[in-house]
Amino acid sequence: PLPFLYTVNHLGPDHLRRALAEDVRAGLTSAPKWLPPKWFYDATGSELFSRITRLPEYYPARRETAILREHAEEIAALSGADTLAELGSGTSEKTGLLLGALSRAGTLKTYMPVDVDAATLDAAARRVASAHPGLAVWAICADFERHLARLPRIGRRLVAFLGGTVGNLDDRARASFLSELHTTLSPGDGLLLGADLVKDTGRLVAAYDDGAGVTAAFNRNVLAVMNRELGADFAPQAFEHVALYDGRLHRVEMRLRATRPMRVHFREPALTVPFRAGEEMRTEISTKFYRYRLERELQRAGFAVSRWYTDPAQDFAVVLAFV
Ligand code: AVJ
Repeated sequence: PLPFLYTVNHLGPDHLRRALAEDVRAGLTSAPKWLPPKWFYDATGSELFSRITRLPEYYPARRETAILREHAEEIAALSGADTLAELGSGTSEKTGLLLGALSRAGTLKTYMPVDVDAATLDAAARRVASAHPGLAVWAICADFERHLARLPRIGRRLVAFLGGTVGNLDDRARASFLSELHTTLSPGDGLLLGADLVKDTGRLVAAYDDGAGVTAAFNRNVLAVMNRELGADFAPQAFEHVALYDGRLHRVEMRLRATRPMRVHFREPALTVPFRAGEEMRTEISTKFYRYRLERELQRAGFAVSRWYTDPAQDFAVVLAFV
Protein backbone atom coordinates (compact mmCIF):
# COMPACT_ATOMS: atom_id res chain seq x y z
CA PRO A 1 0.00 0.00 0.00
CA LEU A 2 1.52 3.30 -1.14
CA PRO A 3 -0.72 6.11 0.16
CA PHE A 4 1.07 8.86 -1.77
CA LEU A 5 1.01 7.24 -5.20
CA TYR A 6 -1.50 8.59 -7.71
CA THR A 7 -1.87 7.57 -11.33
CA VAL A 8 -3.24 9.78 -14.09
CA ASN A 9 -3.76 8.22 -17.48
CA HIS A 10 -4.11 10.53 -20.46
CA LEU A 11 -4.02 7.64 -22.88
CA GLY A 12 -7.34 5.95 -23.55
CA PRO A 13 -7.34 2.14 -23.41
CA ASP A 14 -6.67 1.98 -27.12
CA HIS A 15 -4.65 5.15 -27.52
CA LEU A 16 -1.26 3.54 -28.04
CA ARG A 17 -2.46 1.05 -30.59
CA ARG A 18 -4.28 3.76 -32.54
CA ALA A 19 -1.34 6.15 -32.43
CA LEU A 20 1.02 3.37 -33.54
CA ALA A 21 -1.38 2.46 -36.35
CA GLU A 22 -1.34 6.09 -37.55
CA ASP A 23 2.45 6.24 -37.43
CA VAL A 24 2.72 2.95 -39.32
CA ARG A 25 0.30 4.12 -41.96
CA ALA A 26 2.23 7.36 -42.44
CA GLY A 27 5.80 6.13 -41.97
CA LEU A 28 5.78 2.74 -43.67
CA THR A 29 4.04 4.05 -46.78
CA SER A 30 6.64 6.83 -47.28
CA ALA A 31 9.92 6.57 -49.12
CA PRO A 32 12.22 6.15 -47.29
CA LYS A 33 10.27 4.30 -44.62
CA TRP A 34 10.46 5.52 -41.04
CA LEU A 35 8.92 5.12 -37.59
CA PRO A 36 9.09 7.37 -34.52
CA PRO A 37 11.39 5.97 -31.81
CA LYS A 38 8.79 6.07 -29.03
CA TRP A 39 7.53 2.64 -30.14
CA PHE A 40 10.68 0.93 -28.87
CA TYR A 41 9.59 1.31 -25.29
CA ASP A 42 7.25 -1.49 -24.33
CA ALA A 43 8.23 -3.51 -21.25
CA THR A 44 10.87 -5.48 -23.22
CA GLY A 45 12.22 -2.36 -24.94
CA SER A 46 12.45 -0.41 -21.68
CA GLU A 47 14.40 -3.30 -20.16
CA LEU A 48 16.70 -3.48 -23.20
CA PHE A 49 17.28 0.27 -23.00
CA SER A 50 18.16 -0.07 -19.36
CA ARG A 51 20.77 -2.67 -20.38
CA ILE A 52 22.06 -0.27 -23.05
CA THR A 53 22.77 2.31 -20.36
CA ARG A 54 25.19 -0.16 -18.75
CA LEU A 55 27.11 -1.00 -21.96
CA PRO A 56 30.75 0.13 -22.17
CA GLU A 57 30.11 1.81 -25.55
CA TYR A 58 27.07 3.77 -24.39
CA TYR A 59 28.80 6.75 -22.73
CA PRO A 60 25.78 9.15 -22.54
CA ALA A 61 24.15 7.51 -19.52
CA ARG A 62 27.38 7.37 -17.50
CA ARG A 63 28.35 10.92 -18.41
CA GLU A 64 24.95 12.30 -17.52
CA THR A 65 24.90 10.46 -14.21
CA ALA A 66 28.35 11.84 -13.37
CA ILE A 67 27.22 15.38 -14.24
CA LEU A 68 24.10 15.06 -12.10
CA ARG A 69 26.09 13.58 -9.23
CA GLU A 70 28.44 16.55 -9.36
CA HIS A 71 25.86 19.30 -9.71
CA ALA A 72 22.57 18.02 -8.25
CA GLU A 73 22.89 20.16 -5.13
CA GLU A 74 23.38 23.35 -7.12
CA ILE A 75 20.57 22.43 -9.51
CA ALA A 76 18.26 21.85 -6.55
CA ALA A 77 19.25 25.14 -4.91
CA LEU A 78 18.90 27.18 -8.10
CA SER A 79 15.57 25.64 -9.02
CA GLY A 80 13.96 25.83 -5.58
CA ALA A 81 11.51 23.30 -6.98
CA ASP A 82 8.96 21.42 -4.91
CA THR A 83 7.81 19.36 -7.89
CA LEU A 84 10.14 17.33 -10.06
CA ALA A 85 8.42 16.35 -13.30
CA GLU A 86 10.33 13.94 -15.52
CA LEU A 87 9.45 13.51 -19.18
CA GLY A 88 10.12 10.06 -20.66
CA SER A 89 10.97 8.86 -17.17
CA GLY A 90 11.30 5.18 -18.13
CA THR A 91 12.77 3.26 -15.22
CA SER A 92 13.55 6.52 -13.31
CA GLU A 93 17.09 5.35 -12.59
CA LYS A 94 18.77 8.77 -12.50
CA THR A 95 15.92 10.41 -10.68
CA GLY A 96 17.22 9.45 -7.27
CA LEU A 97 20.09 11.94 -7.53
CA LEU A 98 17.73 14.85 -8.17
CA LEU A 99 15.15 13.70 -5.64
CA GLY A 100 17.86 13.34 -3.01
CA ALA A 101 19.22 16.83 -3.66
CA LEU A 102 15.80 18.48 -3.70
CA SER A 103 14.85 16.71 -0.55
CA ARG A 104 18.06 17.80 1.23
CA ALA A 105 17.34 21.34 0.01
CA GLY A 106 14.07 20.99 1.90
CA THR A 107 11.77 21.97 -0.95
CA LEU A 108 10.69 18.61 -2.44
CA LYS A 109 7.05 17.56 -2.22
CA THR A 110 6.09 15.85 -5.46
CA TYR A 111 7.61 13.63 -8.14
CA MET A 112 5.76 13.43 -11.42
CA PRO A 113 7.11 10.84 -13.85
CA VAL A 114 5.62 11.03 -17.35
CA ASP A 115 5.91 8.05 -19.68
CA VAL A 116 3.98 6.38 -22.52
CA ASP A 117 4.45 2.86 -21.21
CA ALA A 118 2.02 2.23 -18.36
CA ALA A 119 3.78 -0.87 -17.01
CA THR A 120 7.25 0.72 -16.93
CA LEU A 121 5.79 3.89 -15.41
CA ASP A 122 3.90 2.04 -12.72
CA ALA A 123 6.90 -0.05 -11.67
CA ALA A 124 9.15 3.02 -11.51
CA ALA A 125 6.58 5.10 -9.62
CA ARG A 126 6.15 2.34 -7.05
CA ARG A 127 9.87 1.98 -6.58
CA VAL A 128 10.35 5.74 -6.06
CA ALA A 129 7.31 6.00 -3.77
CA SER A 130 8.56 3.23 -1.52
CA ALA A 131 12.10 4.62 -1.45
CA HIS A 132 10.85 8.11 -0.46
CA PRO A 133 8.15 7.82 2.19
CA GLY A 134 6.07 10.98 2.33
CA LEU A 135 6.89 12.02 -1.22
CA ALA A 136 3.74 12.44 -3.34
CA VAL A 137 4.23 10.55 -6.60
CA TRP A 138 1.95 11.41 -9.50
CA ALA A 139 2.54 8.92 -12.29
CA ILE A 140 1.34 10.50 -15.53
CA CYS A 141 0.83 8.10 -18.40
CA ALA A 142 1.04 10.38 -21.42
CA ASP A 143 2.86 11.14 -24.63
CA PHE A 144 5.02 14.20 -23.98
CA GLU A 145 4.69 15.24 -27.60
CA ARG A 146 0.90 15.44 -27.26
CA HIS A 147 -0.10 16.00 -23.66
CA LEU A 148 2.35 18.58 -22.29
CA ALA A 149 -0.40 21.07 -21.60
CA ARG A 150 -2.01 18.56 -19.23
CA LEU A 151 0.87 18.40 -16.76
CA PRO A 152 -0.62 19.26 -13.37
CA ARG A 153 0.19 22.88 -12.52
CA ILE A 154 1.20 22.44 -8.95
CA GLY A 155 3.94 24.19 -7.06
CA ARG A 156 7.24 25.35 -8.46
CA ARG A 157 8.24 22.83 -11.05
CA LEU A 158 11.50 21.55 -12.39
CA VAL A 159 10.92 19.60 -15.59
CA ALA A 160 13.69 17.10 -16.24
CA PHE A 161 14.08 15.77 -19.77
CA LEU A 162 17.14 13.61 -19.49
CA GLY A 163 19.17 11.02 -21.33
CA GLY A 164 19.42 13.00 -24.54
CA THR A 165 15.88 12.07 -25.53
CA VAL A 166 15.39 15.62 -26.86
CA GLY A 167 17.70 14.45 -29.67
CA ASN A 168 15.02 12.02 -30.85
CA LEU A 169 13.03 15.01 -32.11
CA ASP A 170 14.01 16.53 -35.43
CA ASP A 171 14.63 20.29 -35.69
CA ARG A 172 10.99 21.19 -36.25
CA ALA A 173 9.53 18.84 -33.66
CA ARG A 174 12.13 20.06 -31.15
CA ALA A 175 11.30 23.72 -31.74
CA SER A 176 7.58 23.13 -31.22
CA PHE A 177 8.22 20.86 -28.24
CA LEU A 178 10.38 23.49 -26.53
CA SER A 179 7.99 26.36 -27.13
CA GLU A 180 4.99 24.29 -26.08
CA LEU A 181 6.84 23.33 -22.91
CA HIS A 182 7.71 26.96 -22.28
CA THR A 183 4.05 27.91 -22.70
CA THR A 184 2.78 25.36 -20.17
CA LEU A 185 5.33 26.36 -17.52
CA SER A 186 5.02 29.34 -15.20
CA PRO A 187 7.60 32.02 -14.39
CA GLY A 188 10.20 30.52 -12.05
CA ASP A 189 9.69 26.97 -13.33
CA GLY A 190 12.84 25.29 -14.62
CA LEU A 191 13.89 22.90 -17.35
CA LEU A 192 16.75 20.46 -16.86
CA LEU A 193 17.70 19.15 -20.26
CA GLY A 194 20.19 16.37 -21.01
CA ALA A 195 21.78 16.56 -24.46
CA ASP A 196 24.44 14.51 -26.19
CA LEU A 197 27.22 16.53 -27.82
CA VAL A 198 28.92 16.30 -31.21
CA LYS A 199 32.12 14.24 -31.01
CA ASP A 200 34.29 11.74 -32.85
CA THR A 201 32.15 9.74 -35.30
CA GLY A 202 33.63 6.38 -34.28
CA ARG A 203 32.51 6.80 -30.69
CA LEU A 204 29.09 8.05 -31.74
CA VAL A 205 28.46 5.06 -33.96
CA ALA A 206 29.85 2.53 -31.46
CA ALA A 207 27.41 3.86 -28.84
CA TYR A 208 24.57 2.76 -31.14
CA ASP A 209 26.13 -0.46 -32.41
CA ASP A 210 27.53 -2.24 -29.37
CA GLY A 211 29.56 -5.43 -29.51
CA ALA A 212 27.11 -7.44 -27.43
CA GLY A 213 24.24 -6.72 -29.81
CA VAL A 214 21.93 -5.23 -27.18
CA THR A 215 21.19 -2.16 -29.31
CA ALA A 216 20.44 -4.42 -32.29
CA ALA A 217 17.91 -6.33 -30.16
CA PHE A 218 16.45 -3.02 -28.93
CA ASN A 219 16.08 -1.83 -32.52
CA ARG A 220 14.44 -5.06 -33.70
CA ASN A 221 12.06 -4.99 -30.73
CA VAL A 222 9.97 -2.41 -32.56
CA LEU A 223 9.11 -5.18 -35.05
CA ALA A 224 7.84 -7.37 -32.21
CA VAL A 225 5.79 -4.42 -30.94
CA MET A 226 4.12 -4.04 -34.34
CA ASN A 227 3.54 -7.80 -34.59
CA ARG A 228 1.84 -7.85 -31.22
CA GLU A 229 -0.09 -4.58 -31.35
CA LEU A 230 -1.09 -4.47 -35.01
CA GLY A 231 -1.10 -8.16 -35.90
CA ALA A 232 1.83 -7.70 -38.29
CA ASP A 233 4.01 -10.57 -39.51
CA PHE A 234 7.53 -9.12 -39.46
CA ALA A 235 10.28 -11.74 -39.27
CA PRO A 236 12.68 -9.83 -36.96
CA GLN A 237 15.69 -11.95 -37.98
CA ALA A 238 15.21 -10.87 -41.60
CA PHE A 239 16.28 -7.34 -40.60
CA GLU A 240 19.79 -6.10 -39.87
CA HIS A 241 20.57 -3.41 -37.35
CA VAL A 242 22.16 -0.32 -38.92
CA ALA A 243 23.66 2.66 -37.05
CA LEU A 244 25.27 5.57 -38.89
CA TYR A 245 26.24 9.17 -38.24
CA ASP A 246 25.02 11.90 -40.56
CA GLY A 247 27.59 14.66 -40.10
CA ARG A 248 25.57 17.22 -42.02
CA LEU A 249 22.50 16.85 -39.82
CA HIS A 250 24.76 15.94 -36.86
CA ARG A 251 22.64 13.01 -35.86
CA VAL A 252 22.93 9.28 -35.41
CA GLU A 253 20.31 7.29 -37.27
CA MET A 254 19.25 3.77 -36.48
CA ARG A 255 17.70 1.78 -39.25
CA LEU A 256 16.50 -1.75 -39.90
CA ARG A 257 17.66 -3.17 -43.22
CA ALA A 258 15.64 -5.89 -44.96
CA THR A 259 18.00 -8.72 -45.92
CA ARG A 260 15.65 -10.08 -48.59
CA PRO A 261 12.59 -8.91 -50.50
CA MET A 262 9.42 -9.43 -48.50
CA ARG A 263 5.87 -8.32 -47.99
CA VAL A 264 4.74 -7.58 -44.47
CA HIS A 265 1.05 -7.81 -43.66
CA PHE A 266 -0.74 -5.82 -40.97
CA ARG A 267 -4.15 -6.83 -39.66
CA GLU A 268 -4.97 -3.42 -38.19
CA PRO A 269 -4.61 -1.14 -40.15
CA ALA A 270 -5.17 -3.58 -43.03
CA LEU A 271 -1.99 -2.90 -44.95
CA THR A 272 0.63 -4.75 -46.93
CA VAL A 273 4.09 -3.21 -46.90
CA PRO A 274 6.64 -4.36 -49.47
CA PHE A 275 10.39 -4.28 -48.75
CA ARG A 276 13.13 -4.56 -51.36
CA ALA A 277 16.26 -6.52 -50.45
CA GLY A 278 18.55 -4.03 -48.73
CA GLU A 279 15.79 -1.51 -48.16
CA GLU A 280 16.19 0.47 -44.93
CA MET A 281 13.55 1.74 -42.56
CA ARG A 282 14.62 4.53 -40.18
CA THR A 283 13.63 3.80 -36.59
CA GLU A 284 15.41 6.57 -34.67
CA ILE A 285 17.27 9.81 -35.02
CA SER A 286 19.47 10.88 -32.14
CA THR A 287 20.63 14.44 -32.66
CA LYS A 288 23.99 15.55 -31.27
CA PHE A 289 24.39 19.17 -30.23
CA TYR A 290 26.79 22.07 -30.25
CA ARG A 291 26.50 24.33 -27.24
CA TYR A 292 25.69 27.55 -29.11
CA ARG A 293 22.98 25.86 -31.15
CA LEU A 294 21.19 24.29 -28.24
CA GLU A 295 21.36 27.48 -26.19
CA ARG A 296 19.96 29.41 -29.13
CA GLU A 297 17.11 26.91 -29.52
CA LEU A 298 16.27 27.26 -25.84
CA GLN A 299 16.35 31.05 -26.06
CA ARG A 300 14.15 31.05 -29.14
CA ALA A 301 11.60 29.00 -27.21
CA GLY A 302 11.64 31.67 -24.51
CA PHE A 303 13.91 30.03 -21.92
CA ALA A 304 16.70 31.83 -20.10
CA VAL A 305 19.73 29.53 -19.93
CA SER A 306 21.14 29.53 -16.41
CA ARG A 307 23.81 26.80 -16.32
CA TRP A 308 25.59 24.58 -18.83
CA TYR A 309 27.06 21.56 -17.05
CA THR A 310 29.31 19.14 -18.86
CA ASP A 311 31.78 16.34 -18.09
CA PRO A 312 35.56 16.83 -18.42
CA ALA A 313 35.58 15.19 -21.87
CA GLN A 314 32.63 17.39 -22.98
CA ASP A 315 30.78 14.32 -24.15
CA PHE A 316 27.40 15.27 -22.74
CA ALA A 317 25.66 18.35 -21.38
CA VAL A 318 22.98 19.02 -18.81
CA VAL A 319 21.43 22.45 -19.26
CA LEU A 320 19.44 24.28 -16.62
CA ALA A 321 17.09 26.94 -17.98
CA PHE A 322 14.22 28.95 -16.54
CA VAL A 323 10.97 30.39 -17.79
C1 AVJ B 1 16.97 7.32 -24.68
C2 AVJ B 1 16.56 8.41 -26.69
C3 AVJ B 1 18.36 9.10 -25.36
O1 AVJ B 1 18.97 8.29 -28.44
O2 AVJ B 1 20.66 7.66 -27.25
C4 AVJ B 1 19.96 4.25 -27.13
C5 AVJ B 1 17.90 5.80 -27.09
N1 AVJ B 1 18.77 4.34 -28.90
N2 AVJ B 1 20.51 3.44 -28.04
C6 AVJ B 1 19.46 7.69 -27.49
C7 AVJ B 1 18.87 4.82 -27.67
C8 AVJ B 1 19.77 3.51 -29.10
C9 AVJ B 1 18.56 6.99 -26.48
N3 AVJ B 1 17.62 7.93 -25.82
